[in-house]
Amino acid sequence: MKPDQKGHLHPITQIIRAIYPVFQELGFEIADGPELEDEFHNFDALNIPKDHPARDMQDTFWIKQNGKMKMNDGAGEKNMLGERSVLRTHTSSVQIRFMENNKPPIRIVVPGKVYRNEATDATHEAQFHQLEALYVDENVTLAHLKGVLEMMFKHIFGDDVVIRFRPSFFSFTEPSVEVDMQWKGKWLEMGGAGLVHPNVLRAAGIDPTIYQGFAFGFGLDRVAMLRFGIDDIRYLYTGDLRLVDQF
Ligand code: YSA
Repeated sequence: MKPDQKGHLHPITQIIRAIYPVFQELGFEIADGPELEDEFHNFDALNIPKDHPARDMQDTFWIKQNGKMKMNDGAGEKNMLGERSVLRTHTSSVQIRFMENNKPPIRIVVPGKVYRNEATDATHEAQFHQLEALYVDENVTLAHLKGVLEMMFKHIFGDDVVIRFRPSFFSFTEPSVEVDMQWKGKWLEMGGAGLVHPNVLRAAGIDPTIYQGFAFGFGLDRVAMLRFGIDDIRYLYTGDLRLVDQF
């Protein structure tokens, strides 16, 4: 690189950096977890039992592990001989990891890469980024969820942004909603959300008779595409500097 050439941050990095101050102001911290996950954290603890059709909602890359693997969750080296792992299909696995090791009140955001074994097109990639948020405390309601989501979307897309909740189903939330944003006269699906299911709190060692929580998970690529006017998600992953140099 010539001395006068400047580097550019990738659009996804720019979106993560733009969103975080909203959460920081509300007392949320950034949490992290492994991209190579075990079935328990990606599915079971999220109230998605084996053989439940909900597992098919997210096409999974299954990885057969042989030998030892070092997990970055502080648990040290783990013998993975013959165990099935997954490339995490969502950042929701980090909800469980964090709740296992921390007591409420919990306020975290988790930006990270996720993987799905699906055909790609202009709005779908086999690897993409999500932003997860989890808030667990006493007396948490859907009103808190909507307030935080509105703050986030207004911060990125301006004060006139309109979002709506649409009833949906996720095994790990009850009630569950899909979050849509109005964009150029159309409703676009941006993510899933809801109140944390009591079984999920229980699986992570938190008493659901005392604590409630809200959680949501968004596609960061879709946010970046709308914010920067990128019309094909695949451009984000070509590694072509002509893309990043524009932002
Ligand atoms: C729901 C409830 C919660 O309490 C917490 C999180 C969630 C979200 C859930 N874990 C989930 O992954 N839902 S999702 O499958 O609908 O994906 C969420 C968002 O990721 C989608 O709305 C979309 O914006 C994005 N997404 C999904 N598949 C994608 C994709 N983006 C790009 N390429 C794909 N293949």
